[in-house]
Amino acid sequence: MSKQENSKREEHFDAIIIGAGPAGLYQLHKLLKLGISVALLEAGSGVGGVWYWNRYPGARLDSESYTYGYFFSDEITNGWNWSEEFVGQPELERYYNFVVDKLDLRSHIQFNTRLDAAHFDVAAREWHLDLSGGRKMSCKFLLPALGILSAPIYPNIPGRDVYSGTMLLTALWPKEKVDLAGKRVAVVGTGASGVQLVSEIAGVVSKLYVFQRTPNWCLPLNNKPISDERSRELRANARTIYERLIAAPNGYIHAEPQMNGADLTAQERRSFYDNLWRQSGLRFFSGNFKDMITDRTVNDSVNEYLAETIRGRIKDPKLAEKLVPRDHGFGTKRPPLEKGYYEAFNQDNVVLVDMREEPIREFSKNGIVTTKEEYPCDVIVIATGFDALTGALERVDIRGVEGKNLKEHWAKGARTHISMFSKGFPNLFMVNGPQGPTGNNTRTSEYIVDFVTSCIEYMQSNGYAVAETTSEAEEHWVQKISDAAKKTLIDGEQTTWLLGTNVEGKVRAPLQFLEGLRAFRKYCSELREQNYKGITFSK
Ligand code: N01
Repeated sequence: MSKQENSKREEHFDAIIIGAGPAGLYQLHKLLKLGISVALLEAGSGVGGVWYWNRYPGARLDSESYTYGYFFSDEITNGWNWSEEFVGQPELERYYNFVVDKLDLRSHIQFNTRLDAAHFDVAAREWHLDLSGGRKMSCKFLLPALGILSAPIYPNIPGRDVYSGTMLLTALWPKEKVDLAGKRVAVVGTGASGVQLVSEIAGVVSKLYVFQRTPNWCLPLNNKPISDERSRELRANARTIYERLIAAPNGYIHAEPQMNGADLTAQERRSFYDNLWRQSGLRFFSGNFKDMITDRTVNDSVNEYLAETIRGRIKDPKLAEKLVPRDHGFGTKRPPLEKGYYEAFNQDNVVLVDMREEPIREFSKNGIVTTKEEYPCDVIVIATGFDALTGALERVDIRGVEGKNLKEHWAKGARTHISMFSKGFPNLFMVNGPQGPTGNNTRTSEYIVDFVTSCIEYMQSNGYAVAETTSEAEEHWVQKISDAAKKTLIDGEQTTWLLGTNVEGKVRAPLQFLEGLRAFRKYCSELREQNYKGITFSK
């Protein structure tokens, strides 16, 4: 073999996974088990994906820690202790490093390697990849595991280059320690990221300007440490916990909603909310009434209840009204979880800047200028969210058959077959692509990884070289996504990443399957039993 051929071979793998987040790492483990050659490419210098990049103060889980990790290996389950019910970013980053070492995955990961473009070569039946720094690789199967909320968006505010202070993005927080103590800080955006950050830093900064365009319905996290005894119990019951998670509608440990709020009196509904309110995490959301986001009256009753809790926590009644959402009902957007967020606004050093009254005009040399005044600050933190689900994939130049571009294919809205396949893109297995199920993200991605792996295994055992979905299967899934959304109050009025309405020019369409993980699993398992109906295979 010539040196040239040899070097080409070194850069060719059966499968290449993109992204060392929770999904990508599990995918790597599963494909290695199949005995094929695999590489994982990661743009960052470490593992963890979302938990590598989002290292802003306060970044924390909103699912219970012990429901978020992996369950497939006893060695991992028994070798790890979660310190809190909802752990923060540093512990999660440590966890993924622990997993990588336990499973001996590190030597298969190429860090600081960003995928710029991927083109499918029909004749050779392989993907050709262009990587950062001019490197090239090729593979038979391409598996982007880029994360559902990983393509951050900057707000369209002029003057970014003019500002002389430090500008940071929650989603790309630096690895070096950022000392905010005693600084004048502005936070733009009050979604889950902004809310967590504000809760965490309000007590240490000298001045905090919170730029809010739309208030959110936030829930108290009610976090607490996990004792050694509880840790032992959690490990001993890991199997039962896992079974509960996969039997649940959305992969959460919370009791499944059993009642319709519409069948109860106002007083009965209130007692139900009182009980949920005292619980932790997303329980108030995922354990609420079955008709909470389908029945307007029930939804209004939740809104009234939550508005009262906000009013009860803010000293200044006028300020409280600014923090009460009016544009959307609870649950139609994913609720941020907080610890002392509302109380922060009672502090003298914290100022809410209501952008409905005074929109931001520009960044100036000294800070942020609204239509009313200039807010001088040392640090501006941008927490304006993500081009969710499609953004990370569309930022790579992915071209399938006849040079067809994925972004163009999705120009009128994402089109997939069960979130993993798209017509015209053979052997592209999207791990956590758009139109996947809502729910506990590691449980949803775990199912997708299992499905993708079994599909590749099926191809191998039947001698198939190429898998591609059909237009009909795609059309069918797009319709199912839309039908599921129509049953809810999530109607497109909201500015939310779930519908793409948070990104200028993005087509308004539901980007997740709102019937959730359990329904998704059932649907996909039936397809699998019919030899992966919706996918055509060729030799
Ligand atoms: O982003 P968001 P996020 N000028 O889109 C505002 C997950 N997550 O990063 O509502 C000023 O929710 C925007 O205002 P509006 C979780 O699934 C999980 O906070 O568009 N403001 C909004 O307030 C979550 O849902 C955790 O009017 C502008 C904010 O920026 C998802 O990630 C932690 C603006 C964006 O909120 C996204 O959360 C963090 C502009 N030009 C995130 N443009 C966990 O707890 C937008 N905004 C695990």
